[in-house]
Amino acid sequence: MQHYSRRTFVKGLAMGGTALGLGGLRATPGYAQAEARKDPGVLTGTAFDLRIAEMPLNITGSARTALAINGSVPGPTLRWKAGDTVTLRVANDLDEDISIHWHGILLPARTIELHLTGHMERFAWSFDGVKFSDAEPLRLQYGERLRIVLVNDTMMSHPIHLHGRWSDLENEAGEFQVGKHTRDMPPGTRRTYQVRADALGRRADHCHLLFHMESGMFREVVVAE
Ligand SMILES: [Cu+2]
Repeated sequence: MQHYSRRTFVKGLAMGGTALGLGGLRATPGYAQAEARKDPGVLTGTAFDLRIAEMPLNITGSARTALAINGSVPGPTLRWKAGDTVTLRVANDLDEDISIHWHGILLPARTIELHLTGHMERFAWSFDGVKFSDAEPLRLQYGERLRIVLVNDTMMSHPIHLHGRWSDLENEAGEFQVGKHTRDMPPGTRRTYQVRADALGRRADHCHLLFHMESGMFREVVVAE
């Protein structure tokens, strides 16, 4: 019979340099016991489904409840190559919130949603109903990675051009599709992309139909430390 301290257990969760410190770990001492856990295995590829749920665990002869990932404690090891873009889909089957700490991985830490707005007859164009001359800049933290959601509320297409950095366009599952500088936004569409604020300074984010830009569909983006 092999016993694991909580510290050893948490180290085990982070195997493979990938995941996982579970914020929701129950503070049960002497957590896992070798004979009670399934072999978590190794997952490879670029898309991973992880499900977090409670699981009965025999700890030194007494029945306890553990938080398992894909039905095992510790969870599986995720393997990928340096530079890969991967998709992690995490489902929480618990009845409470949890948090997961992904060591060493760049994830979008926040989301900015921008609506493309305007009026065909007045020919007035803007983001979020506020034209450039009345708008505050979008402020990004140097080095941060974030997700931007564009929603086209208008009846026209708008090619939105964010200067100075790549926009990593995603599909509906959040999977990387292609790096772009300008995203075409047909009427009624919602598109998301990730951006890394890796260049300091002031840039423009605007519709590339220049008469739309000049009427107000333009934002200053400031990246600062
Ligand atoms: Cu436009």
